[in-house]
Amino acid sequence: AQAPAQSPAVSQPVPSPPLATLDAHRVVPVPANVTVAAGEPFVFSANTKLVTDGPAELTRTGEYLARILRKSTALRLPVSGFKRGSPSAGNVVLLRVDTSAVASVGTAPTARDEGYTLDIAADTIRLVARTPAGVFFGVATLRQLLPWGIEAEQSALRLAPTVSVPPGRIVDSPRFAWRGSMLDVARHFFTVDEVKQHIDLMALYKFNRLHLHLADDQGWRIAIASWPKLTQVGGSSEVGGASGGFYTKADYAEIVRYAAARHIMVVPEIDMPGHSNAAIAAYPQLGCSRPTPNIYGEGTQSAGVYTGIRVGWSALCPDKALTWRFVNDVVREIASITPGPYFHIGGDEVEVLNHTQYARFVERVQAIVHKHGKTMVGWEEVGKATLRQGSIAQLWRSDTALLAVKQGNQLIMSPGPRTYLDMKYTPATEVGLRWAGYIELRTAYDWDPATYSAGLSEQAILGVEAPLWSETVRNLNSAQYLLVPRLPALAEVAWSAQAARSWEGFRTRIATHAARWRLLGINFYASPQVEWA
Ligand code: TNX
Repeated sequence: AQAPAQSPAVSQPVPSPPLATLDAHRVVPVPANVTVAAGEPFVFSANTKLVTDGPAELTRTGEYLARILRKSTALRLPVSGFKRGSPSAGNVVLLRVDTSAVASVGTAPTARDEGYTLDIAADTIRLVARTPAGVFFGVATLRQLLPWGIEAEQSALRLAPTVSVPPGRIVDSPRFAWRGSMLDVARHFFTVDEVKQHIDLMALYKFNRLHLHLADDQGWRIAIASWPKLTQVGGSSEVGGASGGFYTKADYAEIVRYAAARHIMVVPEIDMPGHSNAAIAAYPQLGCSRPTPNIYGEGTQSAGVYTGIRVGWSALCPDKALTWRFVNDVVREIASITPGPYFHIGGDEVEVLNHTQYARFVERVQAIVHKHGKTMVGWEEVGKATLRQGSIAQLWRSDTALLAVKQGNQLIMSPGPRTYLDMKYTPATEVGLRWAGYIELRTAYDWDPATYSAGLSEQAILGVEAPLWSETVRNLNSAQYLLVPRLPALAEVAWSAQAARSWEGFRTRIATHAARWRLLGINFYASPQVEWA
């Protein structure tokens, strides 16, 4: 059942027709507002220029679009900054930041900033946004308006596709500010190159947060200069006992840079006080001397690090000065290489501390995170502690998350039965777990974050995130099989207004994306709920 949907002989050119009219678009997530105009389409030609008008980083977005098109076509697409007298019409794609632009259909405070307006006419495509991020998300839309053949490597196409876009206007902005994907690189390690491939997938669907679960019982994946054994010992294995791995600070910086170029912010997570066995294996004094539960039958100890998949049994010792020196050093070092404002402390599934010990631990870590200039994010259990204004809780299992809402804090919505992409699609799915249920495509798509639990409201929700826990996920191919098409479905849950989307609309639009995934070498599950094109 996990047979990858392989591309039919890529050497056979398959027609990839341009879109006939704008309202026949197949864009995911569905844009807020699409208007068809009369007239001729915009046709990319040997003369087409990309002109940017705004901050220097727009050049990067221009080059990003040009690179995609140059790969599959003979187009040159020079990218230049706007100067007085430079063409703003005449086969030009103009990318422009205008802080007074009104691309405001969303309600969240940042929705205006991430929105864009795309105007397509025969001679010019004008993409205008209030911020460079908005321009980037507009480019993601433009990419999907182009025939899917543009995703090919040139060698795979005998004939270049006709690259054209029908006339009209799209005004769009996101429903939620936080549109996240989480990769668990602790249970199974993913290389920098694999993480980059994942970031490319996120960029196709307008995600803006990459949450990296960097430490758990089975592995510590980020170098900490002041505690070198964390990676030397804690990074040396993974679930099942293979050799694991870790990111150097330069690796991490490279991931941050690659993500930032796609307007995706990295959110690092060090899970504590529980899920901490890899750190304790490296520095046994970090644990209390409590008897080790009899769990090793389910996974061997390799280099001292647990390789099974039981949860809840490990904890940093809350009362030792050493623990707090450790927490402070780890938060300080990671905060200093993380440009984004968030630090995720985990905080989930601690079965070996009592309520008071747990709440005190979270409050103390929260103060340390704040001292190092970051905002704390934690799994829903952190709602049991007294939260600072602005700290964020991530709902995954229960109404415990509402304890955070009652304190006036916002939630990231990651309910297991809808968003846990490590769950199997059906009983026949080979990879994956099933404790939160089977999640077929429609189950991932067809829900409203604002009404998921009584006691929630639109304002209480910062956004939506899809975690991929990797106990059973050994490589990127398996990860993609679980992610696609559910990750695009959750992109639409996070971006598109509830009233603007429907399962029927989504299943029709997503059907055409399979051709892109094949050309991009992305493995996916061909859900029977979709009539794949
Ligand atoms: C629960 S979700 C966990 C993870 C597991 C996951 C498997 C959460 C905060 N904790 O430790 O990997 O289930 O689905």
